[in-house]
Amino acid sequence: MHKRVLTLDEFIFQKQTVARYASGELSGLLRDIGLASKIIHRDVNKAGLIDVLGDAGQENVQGEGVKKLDVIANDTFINSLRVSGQCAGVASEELENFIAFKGTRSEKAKYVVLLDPLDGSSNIDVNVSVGTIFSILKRKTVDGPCQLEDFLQKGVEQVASGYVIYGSSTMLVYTTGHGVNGFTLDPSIGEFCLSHPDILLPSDGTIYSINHGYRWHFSNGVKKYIDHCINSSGERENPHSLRYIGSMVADIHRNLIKGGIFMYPISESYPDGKLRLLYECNPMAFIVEQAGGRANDGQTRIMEIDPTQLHQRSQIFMGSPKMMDRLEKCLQVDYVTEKVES
Ligand code: P6P
Repeated sequence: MHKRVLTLDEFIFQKQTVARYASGELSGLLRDIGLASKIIHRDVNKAGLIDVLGDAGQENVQGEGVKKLDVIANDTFINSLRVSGQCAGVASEELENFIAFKGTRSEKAKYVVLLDPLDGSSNIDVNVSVGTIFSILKRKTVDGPCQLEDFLQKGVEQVASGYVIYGSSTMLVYTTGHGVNGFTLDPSIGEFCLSHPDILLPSDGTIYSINHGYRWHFSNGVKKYIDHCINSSGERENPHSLRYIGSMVADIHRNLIKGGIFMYPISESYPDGKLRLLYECNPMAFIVEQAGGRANDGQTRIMEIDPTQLHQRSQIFMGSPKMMDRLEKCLQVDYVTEKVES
C-alpha cells in the first residue's frame, strides 16, 4: 500500500490552517518560490544541453563573472515574485539595488524577498550541486513601493527562509520558525513531496567544512580548531572528516542531515568574510537554528547582526551545537589577545 505523499502545496495549506493569523499571503509566496524552483530545476538539469553553461560575459555587483544560468535563475525568481501579488520587492545577489515592484497589489503586499538565485554557480560547469537561497521579511513600510529599510532587517525578523538544492535530487528545505521540513521534487508529477519532516541537526558530528586553501590567513583560534579536527583523526574514538564542496547550500544541507560544522572565516582575500549576511548567512542561520544548531560570526549570533548594507558580508560559523562549543573555546585565543593588545 503506497503511503500518500504530502505535496508542498498541501503541507503549506495544512500549516496555514493551524497557524494563528495566517492570511494566506505567506503561503502564496512560498508556493511562488516553489514554482520558480521547478523551472530552475528543469534548466539546471539540462544545463549542458541548452547552452546555458559558461559565462554570460557579465559581472554581478560583486565583480564576479556571471554564468548564464545565474541570469536565468535571477530572472525566473523575479518574474515569479513580481506576478505573485504577495511580494512588494526583491533584493538579489545578482542586482546592485533592490527592485520595488510596481502596481497596486505589489505595493500593498506585506513581504519582501532576498535571494541568492543560484549559489555556488561556479560549480555548474563541473556538474556539482548548486542551490537557491531565499529569505522572507515582513516589510516595515506600509503601502507604496518598498524601501531599502524593508530589506535591512536583522535575521531574527525573518518570517521564513529556505533553500533549494539542485543535486542528485532537487529538494526544497524551509522554515517559518516552527521547525524545518524538506521536500523532494518528483519530476514525474512535478510536485515537491514531503520527504524529510522535522529535520533536526545531530547535536554533535565529525564533519568540518572549510576552505583549507586559505589556512595561512585564518586567525589563531580558527587554526587551533582545525588542528583539533585534524588531530582527532589520530584518535580512534572521534576521527573528523573534511568535507567541502564549495557550494554553501550543498555543504550546509549535508551537515544538516549528518551533523557537522561549516566555517567561512575572514581571510586576506575576504577581510569581512565572503558570504553575504542578508541572503546567504541569515536564511541559512534561521534553518540551522530551527533544526537545533547555532550560527554566529565568532562573537555575535548571525541573526542578531544589524545590517547596514544590502550586500554586506560576514564571517560565519554554523552547525552542530557541540562542535560549535569546541570551536568557540578555540576562538577565545583570538579575543583574549585582542583585549591584551587594545
Ligand atoms: P570559496 C559560492 O561561490 C559561495 O558563495 C558559497 O556557495 C560557497 O560556500 C563559497 O562561495 C565558496 O567560496 O572561496 O571556498 O571558493
